[in-house]
Amino acid sequence: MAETALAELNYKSKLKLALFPTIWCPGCGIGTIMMQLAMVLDEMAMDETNTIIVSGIGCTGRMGSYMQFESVYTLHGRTLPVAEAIKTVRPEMNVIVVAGDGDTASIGGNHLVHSIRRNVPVTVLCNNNEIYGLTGGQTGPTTPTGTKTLSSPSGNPNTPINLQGIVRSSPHALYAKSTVYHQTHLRNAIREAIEHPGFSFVDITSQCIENNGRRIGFANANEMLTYYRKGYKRAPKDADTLGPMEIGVLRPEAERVGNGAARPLVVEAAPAVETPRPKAAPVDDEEKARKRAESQQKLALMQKLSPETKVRVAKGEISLADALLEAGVEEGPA
Ligand SMILES: Cc1ncc(C[n+]2csc(CCOP(=O)(O)OP(=O)(O)O)c2C)c(N)n1
Ligand code: SF4
Ligand SMILES: [Mg+2]
Repeated sequence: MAETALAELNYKSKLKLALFPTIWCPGCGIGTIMMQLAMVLDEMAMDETNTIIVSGIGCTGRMGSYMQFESVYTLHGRTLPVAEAIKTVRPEMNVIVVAGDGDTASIGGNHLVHSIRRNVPVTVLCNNNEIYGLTGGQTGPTTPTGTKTLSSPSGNPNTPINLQGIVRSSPHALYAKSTVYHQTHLRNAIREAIEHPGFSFVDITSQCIENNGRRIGFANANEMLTYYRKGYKRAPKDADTLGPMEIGVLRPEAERVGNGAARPLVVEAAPAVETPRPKAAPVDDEEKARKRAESQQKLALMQKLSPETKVRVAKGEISLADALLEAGVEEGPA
């Protein structure tokens, strides 16, 4: 079976299913991003020993707590300083930031600019729902001009921030754009971003049906997804820039910088962040299969516990082994 297909089957082992259902509204796009991230992490054999998730505040910020990883739930807008600090003291870890557009580009915008400039080797997944979702639907930095929101009932008078331009201002950073409709594309973009040795940013268009979509005329999440399907097109493979309705991955090779002089990719980061981004140790197929079997067995054993005990295990209040003992369940084959 192809790797991708295996990941599709096994991604749930990367999620704290005991905490489901999530707090997200039915039809929200965040769950799709989490699912695709879980698949990539599974494919890449990443787990809590080599990967940390840093999340911001907002609906998107809750993602970290639903994933079977160590995660830091930072202050609003402060994902990147925390991610950079982790990377500095634990350079062997993969650090993945998940945050909303407001968190990333508004209150966290200053950190974004400087993390890009310093080429901090972390990956940012920005859930770009073009709105402050959690707080009821106020205009955010990526809200398109003219959009009616809670805080701009006559239409947003401002121009949205150019995330592509900001990320691409560095000759070292990778910028990818995708949507939650284009799931295979999104998964590949996330994987490429994680594999990139410097700063990488995945700008993911997704729907906030409750606090944005309905207000701007979509009846339901499906209509928004249909709009993404019809509106967004894949950019040509050699594209240097993405148009407003194009999805693709822009790698930082041989870019033109400064006054227009071409220069090859040179990582000039300070020593603390100069360490090439470590990846999970290469894992052979046998090892991957063993890990998968192990996590599937864990999952199956979890199913034998009461919902209350599952939550205690997920929160780390009790180990799975102790919970099984307490419940009188044999730890043998699931
Ligand atoms: C310092 C601070 N300022 C403001 C807030 C209020 N606040 C919470 S979430 C949020 C915006 C969320 O928007 P976004 O980052 O796009 O996330 P989404 O909910 O859309 O996923 C704001 C302004 C806060 N929690 N902390
Ligand atoms: S308010 Fe919007 S972003 Fe938040 S969970 Fe609901 S649909 Fe998703
Ligand atoms: Mg948002």
